[in-house]
Amino acid sequence: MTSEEPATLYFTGTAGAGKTSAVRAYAEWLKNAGHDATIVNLDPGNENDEFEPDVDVREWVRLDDLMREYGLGPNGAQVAAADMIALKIFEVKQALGEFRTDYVLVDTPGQVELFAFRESSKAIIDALSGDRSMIAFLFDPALARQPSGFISLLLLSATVEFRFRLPMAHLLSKTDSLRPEQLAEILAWSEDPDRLYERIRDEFATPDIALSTELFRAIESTGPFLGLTPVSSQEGTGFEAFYRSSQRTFAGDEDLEPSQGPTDT
Ligand SMILES: Nc1nc2c(ncn2[C@@H]2O[C@H](COP(=O)(O)OP(=O)(O)OP(=O)(O)O)[C@@H](O)[C@H]2O)c(=O)[nH]1
Ligand SMILES: [Mg+2]
Repeated sequence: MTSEEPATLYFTGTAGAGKTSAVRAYAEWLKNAGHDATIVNLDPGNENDEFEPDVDVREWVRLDDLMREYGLGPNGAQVAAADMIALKIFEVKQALGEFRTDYVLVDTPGQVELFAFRESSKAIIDALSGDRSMIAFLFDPALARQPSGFISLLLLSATVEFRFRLPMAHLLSKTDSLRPEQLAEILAWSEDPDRLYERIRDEFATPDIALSTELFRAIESTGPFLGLTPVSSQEGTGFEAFYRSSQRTFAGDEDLEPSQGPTDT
């Protein structure tokens, strides 16, 4: 597959959802499965010492430098950083072009709303994306295990998808931190809107449930129940299923390239 343009996957999600860990774990999984993966860090504030991206936006723009030089807070600095990265994006793209690779895995900034709502972020994604690009949106169990949190994540992911206009996969991260019955319940919500609807009514047993109910019905009718792929970066599980679903997305519903790697759950 190295002869053609690489597939690009952007990992997004709320702060601390496990984006950086998922990029590292999926790169590892791809390598074990015989594929080449190149990691791009688009987070100018990334401070994970164990993270060693192949192309790192911090070579051009660093959040701590912006905060110090311009007296900005972390959010203001993220906003300024997105604009500065957009100005440097062709240099980033050139650095990436030096790698011959099957997959480009892109780690994105923690503050997803700051990232998703900037025009410059859209310009960055447009510049880096080839014909086969998609977003992996991570559902953090800390939020996803309450019905209201699950719905909030569906809405947020729909917003990100709407902004970037790329196909999207939903991943439930850190599944090792969930009890089996919690995991089963969250997965059931992702497959059956009525199960979720019942639980919303339990969670909002007050006369004020109208808003959540209406929101729920709106989400249901737009059809973002894409299914949720459970993964654990800590245990390295779930990536086989994610690989297969991303292949279907890239190939237009066809699994062109069965994995040669180890299977997992
Ligand atoms: N139990 C468990 N913890 C995880 C897993 N993945 C990530 N974490 C933990 O979740 C926290 C956040 O992980 P990161 O990978 O830094 O998340 P992030 O989304 O990149 O965070 P920001 O970039 O700061 O928004 C860390 O403490 C990780 O150790 C996992 O699969 N299982
Ligand atoms: Mg991160």
